[in-house]
Amino acid sequence: LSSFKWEDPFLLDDQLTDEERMVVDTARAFAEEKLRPRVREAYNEEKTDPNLFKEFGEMGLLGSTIPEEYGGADLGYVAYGLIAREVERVDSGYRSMMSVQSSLVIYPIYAYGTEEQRQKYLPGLIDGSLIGCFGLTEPDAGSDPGAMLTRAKKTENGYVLNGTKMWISNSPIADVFVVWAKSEAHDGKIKGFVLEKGMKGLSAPKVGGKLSLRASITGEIVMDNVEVGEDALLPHVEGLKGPFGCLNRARYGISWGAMGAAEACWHAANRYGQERKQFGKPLAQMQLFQMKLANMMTDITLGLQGSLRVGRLMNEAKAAPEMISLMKRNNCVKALDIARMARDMHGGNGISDEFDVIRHMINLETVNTYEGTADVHALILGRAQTGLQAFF
Ligand code: TGC
Ligand code: FAD
Repeated sequence: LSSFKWEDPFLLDDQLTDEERMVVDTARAFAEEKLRPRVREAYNEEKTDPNLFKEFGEMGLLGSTIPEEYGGADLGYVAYGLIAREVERVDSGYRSMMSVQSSLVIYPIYAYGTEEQRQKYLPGLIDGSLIGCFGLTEPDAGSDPGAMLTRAKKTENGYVLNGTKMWISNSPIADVFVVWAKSEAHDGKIKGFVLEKGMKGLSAPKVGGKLSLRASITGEIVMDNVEVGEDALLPHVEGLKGPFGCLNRARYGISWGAMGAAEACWHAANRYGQERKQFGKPLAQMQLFQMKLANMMTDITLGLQGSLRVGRLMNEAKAAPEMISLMKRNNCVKALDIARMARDMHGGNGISDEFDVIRHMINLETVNTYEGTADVHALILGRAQTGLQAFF
């Protein structure tokens, strides 16, 4: 038997290809050198630097699963997940900016768009000179996106869109808006449209008062008679499976990302426990403290291994959406528990921004809610095994 590596109990690193290990090194260096120095101010001051997209792009961290002819790195889904993990080790908001751009904007244009749309948008979105957002959720349609009110009405040369999207990551700084609307010309089915900043009737006011995910800007998308040509329609998909095809990829990435945030909290708790003494010895020498560290190690090790398995299956086109629900739900719930525990283990210091754990904890409340709440994913898994629909 070989010796135990406490930071990597199941030798995840050994299960990666050389190319994937290089991606980890690049993403980790980027996260530590470019993101970490900015995060505290960005979070505290609620400041999102739009230039970050270009910096992500320069490092090849956007659209990493897309073929090279459109500017992508064609790296596969394990590499994409590893990027999410490294970025979210620093902050869930930064991972959000990256995953919306990659899975929710670049992917649908690639998968559902025309060749002209691919050529027009993908290179700029992948190098980060264009910023994208994805509008599915509405004020009255969150967990139930099929209840959306946004409508696309046919005109002679295209469509006119009306409606309001809510809670949209990146929207106030976006150049490209992928929005989902029920289209009269398609029997009322949901279709995707690509809108551009500056179109008449299109605005994206910021959502203020956010106490979570403050490094990532969130807004509305207001469409007041926005007229677009036929070339704005994403022609190759129809119905809820359009947005869900994108969400499958983003949710999978989140399962890795949440584990990155959890690892940051676990390592911080371990470090803190060794430095901080009470009752004459390090906290890390106390039985209860060690049990908490053991629980963190266990949940993170199993969570990462599960995400790796789903990533490999995605690369082989063998993953089912329910597998992704299982991992998104499990890893977000576990990461949130771990962050709360790490916050507690830091005592009073745990509420200070200096120790980062409370920022991760508060961010993970959002991560647990968006892209399908933990309970919605439980219902997806309940339906899968009973055949009984419990949503309504
Ligand atoms: P249901 O009857 O289950 O399905 C309707 C149609 O959609 C298809 N479908 C899927 N296709 C591909 N992948 C999936 N995961 C799919 N899930 C469903 C399904 O096959 C069917 O197709 P068809 O052709 O038969 O019509 O739909 P439902 O209305 O009963 O759905 C219920 C439920 C709860 C599963 C679903 O609505 C849901 O998942 N709700 C959660 C909503 C959500 O995740 N919103 C995310 C918004 S985007 C976001 O949060 C971005 S944050 C990103 C960041 O900042 O990082
Ligand atoms: P609701 O659907 O109202 O849910 C409220 C509660 O009810 C939850 O606990 C939920 O689990 C529960 N619930 C709902 N339905 C059921 C049921 N059938 N049975 C039992 N319990 C149920 N959306 C986008 O489209 N694009 C984005 O970029 C985006 N970014 C986001 C960024 C942030 C910071 C946040 C907070 C959200 C973002 N969202 C985005 C929206 C996000 O996807 C929704 O908030 C999420 O899907 C939940 O919808 P809701 O907020 O309307 O909650």
